[in-house]
Amino acid sequence: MKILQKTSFVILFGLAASFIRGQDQPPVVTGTGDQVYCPGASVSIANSISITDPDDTTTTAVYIQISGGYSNGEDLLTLTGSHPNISSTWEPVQGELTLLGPATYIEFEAAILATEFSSNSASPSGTKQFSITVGEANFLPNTGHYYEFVSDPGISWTAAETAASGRTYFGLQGYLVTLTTQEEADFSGAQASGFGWIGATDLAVEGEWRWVTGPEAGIQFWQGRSNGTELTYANWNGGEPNNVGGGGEDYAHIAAASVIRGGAPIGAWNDLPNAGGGGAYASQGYVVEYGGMPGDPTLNITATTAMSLSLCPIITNRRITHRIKRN
Ligand SMILES: [Ca+2]
Ligand SMILES: [Ca+2]
Ligand SMILES: [Ca+2]
Repeated sequence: MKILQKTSFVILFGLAASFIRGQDQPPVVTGTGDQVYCPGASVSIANSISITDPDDTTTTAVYIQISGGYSNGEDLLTLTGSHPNISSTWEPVQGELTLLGPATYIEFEAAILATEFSSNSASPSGTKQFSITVGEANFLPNTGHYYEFVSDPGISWTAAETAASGRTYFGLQGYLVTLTTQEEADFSGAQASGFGWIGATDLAVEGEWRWVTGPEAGIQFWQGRSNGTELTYANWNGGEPNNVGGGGEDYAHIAAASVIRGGAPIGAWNDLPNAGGGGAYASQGYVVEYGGMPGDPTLNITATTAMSLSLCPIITNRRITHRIKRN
C-alpha cells in the first residue's frame, strides 16, 4: 500500500511537473575550447562538450557556426572520423556546418568533438568564435542574441513587423531585427541565408530614421538622406536612403547583393515603400532577432568556443626545431 501510494505520488508529481513546464524542455549545451591555430593545421573546435536534456535522448540536428571573425573562402569546418548516424553539410555563406541526425546526444557530442577548423590563409590572424547550438537560428556571441531570415516573397514591411513579433524561439520574443554594430549588421547581412526587412522606418518624420522594434525601439540612428548624419550606427547602401518615388520610401531592408554599390558592404541597407520594390528590390522576406526583451527566459541551448589564429613562430634550440602548438 505504501509503495502504491508512493508510486501514485511520483506519477502525479511527474504529470504536474510536465504540465507546469509545458511540452518539451530544451537541452542544455555547454562546452569549452580556447585553442591556438597554426597555419596548415586542422584543430578541434571544442575541448569538451556536454548536451543534457531533461526529456529527450536524441535530436535531429546540431548546428556549428563560425559566428565571430568568419572569413568566407578561407575558413572551413569539417566533420572528421566515422559517425554512422550523422551526416554533415557545410554552408559557406553562413559559415555553418550542419550535423544532421537523428542521433543520440552522445553521438552528437562525439561528432562535435571531431569537428575541426581549418583556414587556407597563409597568414591567419585574429580570433574565431564558434557557436554550437541545437536550433536553426544563428547565435551571435557578442550580443547573445539569435537571428534568422524568414523567406516570404512579397511580404510588406508592416506585415513582416507583425509576423516577426508573433514569433518565438525557445520562449524568446521575436522582433524585426535591430542592427546596431557593424558585426551585427554583417552577421544578419553578409553571413545570412537571405536578405529582408529590418526594424527601421522614417514614417513618423521624413528623414528621422529610427529603430522601432526590439529593445532599441524609439532610438534614432540616422538623420536625413544619403548625405545625412549617422547618430548611432547605420549601414546604408551607396546613395541610400533616397526616398525616391511619388509615395517616398519609409521602410528599411537589407539590399540584395546584386545592387550593392558605392563601396558599401554586402548586407548594406536601402529604403523602400511598404510593399517593397521591383526586380532585385522586391521583398524577399524579413530578419527576426531574439534576445533582450522583458520576460525572456534564460536559454542554454548554445555553447561558444574560440580559437586564436597565429603564425606560431618557429622556436629553435640546439636539439629540436618545431612550431609551438597548443591545444
Ligand atoms: Ca539587435
Ligand atoms: Ca523616407
Ligand atoms: Ca531607396
